[in-house]
Amino acid sequence: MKLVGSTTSPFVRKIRIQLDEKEIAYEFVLENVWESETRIADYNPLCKVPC
Ligand SMILES: N[C@@H](CCC(=O)N[C@@H](CS)C(=O)NCC(=O)O)C(=O)O
Repeated sequence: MKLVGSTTSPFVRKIRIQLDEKEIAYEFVLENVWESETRIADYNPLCKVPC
């Protein structure tokens, strides 16, 4: 599983804590949705993290 997000988003942090608590392995894909060259739309048409 991949988790696309940033280290600063509280929404992403909530998911990371849940995954760690449940010991679910995941690949953390860093994505800054505020950068002009963000590729978040490739992952989520709403352009939001986490996804
Ligand atoms: N309802 C969403 C909100 C997620 C959200 O707003 N994430 C922010 C980052 S903290 C975001 O991706 N903002 C980008 C934007 O609004 O364009 C959730 O709870 O996951």
